Amino acid sequence: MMTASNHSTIPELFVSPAEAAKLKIEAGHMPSWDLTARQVCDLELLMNGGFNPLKGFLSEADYNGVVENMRLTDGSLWPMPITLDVSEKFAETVAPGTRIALRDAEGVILAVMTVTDKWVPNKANEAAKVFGAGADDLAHPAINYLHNVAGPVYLGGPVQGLAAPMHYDFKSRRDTPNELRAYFKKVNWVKVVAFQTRNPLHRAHQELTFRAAREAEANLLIHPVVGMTKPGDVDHFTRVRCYEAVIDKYPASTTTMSLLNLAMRMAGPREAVWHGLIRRNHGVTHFIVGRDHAGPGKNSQGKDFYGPYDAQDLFKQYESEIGVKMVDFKHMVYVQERDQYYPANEVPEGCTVLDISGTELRRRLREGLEIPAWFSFPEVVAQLRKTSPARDKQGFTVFFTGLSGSGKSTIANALMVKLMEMGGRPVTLLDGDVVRKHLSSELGFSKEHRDINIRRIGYVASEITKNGGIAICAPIAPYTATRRAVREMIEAYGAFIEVHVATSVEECERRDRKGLYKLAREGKIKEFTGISDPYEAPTRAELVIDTEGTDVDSCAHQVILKLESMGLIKA
Ligand code: PPS
Repeated sequence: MMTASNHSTIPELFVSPAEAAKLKIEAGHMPSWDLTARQVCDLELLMNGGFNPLKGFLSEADYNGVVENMRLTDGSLWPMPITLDVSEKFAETVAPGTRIALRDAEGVILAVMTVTDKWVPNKANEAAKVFGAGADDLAHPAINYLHNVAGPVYLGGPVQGLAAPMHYDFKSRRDTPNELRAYFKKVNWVKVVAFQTRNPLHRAHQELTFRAAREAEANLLIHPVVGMTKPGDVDHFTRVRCYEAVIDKYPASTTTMSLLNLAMRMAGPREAVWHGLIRRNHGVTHFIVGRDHAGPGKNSQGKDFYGPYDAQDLFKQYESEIGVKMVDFKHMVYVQERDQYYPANEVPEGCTVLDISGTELRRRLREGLEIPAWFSFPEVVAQLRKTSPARDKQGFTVFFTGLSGSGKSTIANALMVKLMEMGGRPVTLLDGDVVRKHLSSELGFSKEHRDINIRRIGYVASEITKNGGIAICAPIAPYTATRRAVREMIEAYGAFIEVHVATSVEECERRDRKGLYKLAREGKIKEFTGISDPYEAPTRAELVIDTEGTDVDSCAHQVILKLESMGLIKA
């Protein structure tokens, strides 16, 4: 189904301002569903026409059609289930005919949905049909989402839009489908080729998009996704700053950029078709599809989920129905002798091809190594360096664990002073006793309370690490699982160095610097670690320190050497 022109408008689901004001009052009495981050993205594109012809979250019949053969019940092509997944508890409060208020994270009512359908989906079937081979492989982000994040019940029904979700960032770079169509009309762009991306643009991308536009004799729309992409991707704030640097490299009157608040599913072939339909709605006439378009990465066996040309093949098959022409994504490579980019299959004979893989780029960023100008624009590299500083400029956490009286606090203090002497990063010490005074004063020493205490320390340390500081923690932290949870929290932002201060309980008791072991033996202190409460010694600590016969200064120096060997500090 081809739209008349890319300059006409497409239907939106917003009601008039007067109707919205009325509905908002009525919505105060309706059951309220707090939308997940992904549902907010989906709702925005439903309401603004990005998901045209959908009129709301899919009904059960439409869902079955989409899952089984990529079609709605009216026959229209639609490859991706757009469903409102909810909890069982919420589902019990609604029945067909119920109107529900859909709210964002701040509680703002964005839309009202009239529920027509409520059902428990067969998620295994959805995974197999929509995401293909390896349907139970949780390495696929969308399969993991489906099984572990999405609610067990789906609700379907038409949506009445009250307000678009609020965005505070890059406002002037965000456009609804109709805003983009109006822009194309204003500048008289009849042919527009769109480039979809979730990665920073380097020179190869700039060359390929420029070439694609020239070959299609079309103008170029850089249309990056800023909703939800693959976990672990460069954050959209950094990427948009990178795109803004690259956009100036194109001839000004031929290229524009707009941000798309889409929640990707990484569904390869089906996703490519979906992206095509979304672009058609945005007034685009051509779309660049590459090998492994929207690929989810490797499966748990280290193999690709989809074949290299699956996305292009499926797109080609439905091209006329999508209403957008596919433009082949040429793999561009740098040819050293010519100081120029060429499509990989057109490299002049005998010439040297240079390339830097994604993994190599990340390594160079991490280690502060050179990234050549033939690979990326200096402005882009500068932006990436700001968010991925070299290891010796990143935040990290040193997490001491060990029995009471093992020497954790003393070594932690010495380490703090040594790091402060070196300078460069702010250092915070979260000592067990100090934390219990300020952060966890209401907690005791039951397993539950100890876990809460450690998670609080982990949270504070993760914030410090995120912001480029050094956190030194020194609690007993007796439980392996809790220490692992803290490790995960921190490793999202920087290094986590677990240091086991392995002083034996006999030695700690012999020293008994606070007189607590004596009280514990007498039964005057209950649940005392090592005496009447467990201590699970770490098995994979980065460093084990034996304090018996070693002075404090040497112990702290061992940590410094470890940090140096990890590249976190420079000698
Ligand atoms: S935990 O398990 O990590 O939450 O413990 P932590 O926050 O590090 O607190 C340990 C300090 O509290 C004192 N104390 C006890 N420790 C262990 N068990 C019991 N029952 C207990 N009661 C009080 C003790 O002084 C610990 O300090 P450190 O510095 O470890 O000697």
